[in-house]
Amino acid sequence: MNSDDLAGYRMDGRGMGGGLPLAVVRPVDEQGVSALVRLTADEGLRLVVQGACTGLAGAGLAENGDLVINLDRLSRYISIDPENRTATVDAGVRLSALNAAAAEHGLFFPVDLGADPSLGGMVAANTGGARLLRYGDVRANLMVLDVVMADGKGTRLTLGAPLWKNNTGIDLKQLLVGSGGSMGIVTRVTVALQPLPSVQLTAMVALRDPHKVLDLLRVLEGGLGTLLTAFEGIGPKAFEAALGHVPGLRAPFAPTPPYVVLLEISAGAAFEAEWLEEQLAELLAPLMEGDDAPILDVAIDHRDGLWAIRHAVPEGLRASGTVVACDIALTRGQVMRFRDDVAARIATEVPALVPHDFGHIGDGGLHYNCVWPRDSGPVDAAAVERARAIIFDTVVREYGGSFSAEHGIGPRNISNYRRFVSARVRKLTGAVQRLFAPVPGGRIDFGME
Ligand SMILES: Cc1cc2nc3c(=O)[nH]c(=O)nc-3n(C[C@@H](O)C(O)[C@H](O)COP(=O)(O)OP(=O)(O)OC[C@H]3O[C@@H](n4cnc5c(N)ncnc54)[C@H](O)[C@@H]3O)c2cc1C
Repeated sequence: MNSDDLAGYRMDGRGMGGGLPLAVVRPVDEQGVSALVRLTADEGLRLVVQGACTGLAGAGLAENGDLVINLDRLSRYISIDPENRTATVDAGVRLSALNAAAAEHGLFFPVDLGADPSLGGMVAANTGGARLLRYGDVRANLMVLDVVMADGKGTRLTLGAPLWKNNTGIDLKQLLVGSGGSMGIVTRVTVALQPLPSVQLTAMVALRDPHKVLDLLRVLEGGLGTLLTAFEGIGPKAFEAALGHVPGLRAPFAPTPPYVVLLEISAGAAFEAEWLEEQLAELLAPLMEGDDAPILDVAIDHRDGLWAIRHAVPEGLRASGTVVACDIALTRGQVMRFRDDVAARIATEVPALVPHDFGHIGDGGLHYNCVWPRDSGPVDAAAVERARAIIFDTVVREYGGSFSAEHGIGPRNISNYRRFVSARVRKLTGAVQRLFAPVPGGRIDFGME
């Protein structure tokens, strides 16, 4: 590869970053991975792992002189066990390829997102997604990991078993979930699959007051139980950005309501879409009565039109200006209070930035993104840093929330890790990291001492 080819490996889900790797190696099997770990240890090089490069924390991007191991060619093995409802795949297999194979058996891997990552990368980042409320994250759906340890010898380990019950002591594979390629290289994964829903109903609810969102969630969870598979929130600015900038979308409401919820109900073959719609109408009816009813309007969809609006939000924000993205989490009951609190502080201290938040409100995940509008002149880096500090300090220190809800840890947010994770916890985490990876690998030092 020449330097132009190598530059192609400097791109992740947030765009260009990192430095120029010394070389990129694309092994096709576990032996190749193991040999590479030995070689880099002998040569004193640092190894940085890449899957599909859709990560957002920057942990898959090398610094100058690192050796990149890209696992796109470690993707030949896909085996579905329909009786056990599990799939075993090479780490480089993409989510779409796994789901295509699983669909032949009426199954799917339910960690669902607007990108097409590799399964190894999903483990390393502990990917969440729009249906976490119903199915959980990667951690919750993981059964077995095959790993090459970053120990200089390339030791191969199998952690876990393809068993739904397996209570045999400390679950070591979970230590690698969210480790961002810094404890070893995942080469093969076994995950739990779920039956593909036969019927699906999507509704968009226009709320008079964002603070009524939990009343709505409570009614839906109480009435539908696990049939409720997604509960996404979109603030008015984000909603308008999607509809205003992304072609082909139809506005379900006019004027833009104070808050919008996208909900999804799905069920198996014993249910019919009409019945689900009737149940939803019955549940929502009391919230639509009276002059000050919490619900202003509802749009129903049996296809993907309403989801398209939700998926268009990030593109709409990018088209509106420079995006300051903050992937945070709170307890569900605190989300709306936090929104008000931080919006007021941003308006006072950094008025040029406009909050455009949206998120997985059913699980407390909030993309508290702000936009520096295109017509506001050049971006003021100090103002952006001030806004980030307001958002992260408030969520962690005042609300006890998380500075990384689902994107994991990497160079882009390691300063927050240092700020918000106690020295005692960092020390312990670093010690665990070194047990697996005595030869430092990857971009994250969890110990930070
Ligand atoms: C449009 C878009 C939407 C997204 N939506 C969501 C979302 O809703 N929820 C969410 O959680 N994330 C979301 N993401 C982020 C996301 O796609 C991931 O974090 C993803 O899981 C990373 O997988 P990857 O294969 O692309 O890994 P990469 O980006 O290649 O790497 C990510 C990390 O994993 C490590 N890694 C990769 N492969 C391995 C391996 N085999 N062994 C050990 N370490 C490895 C890397 O070193 C790096 O630290 C989104 C991204 C985009 C671009």
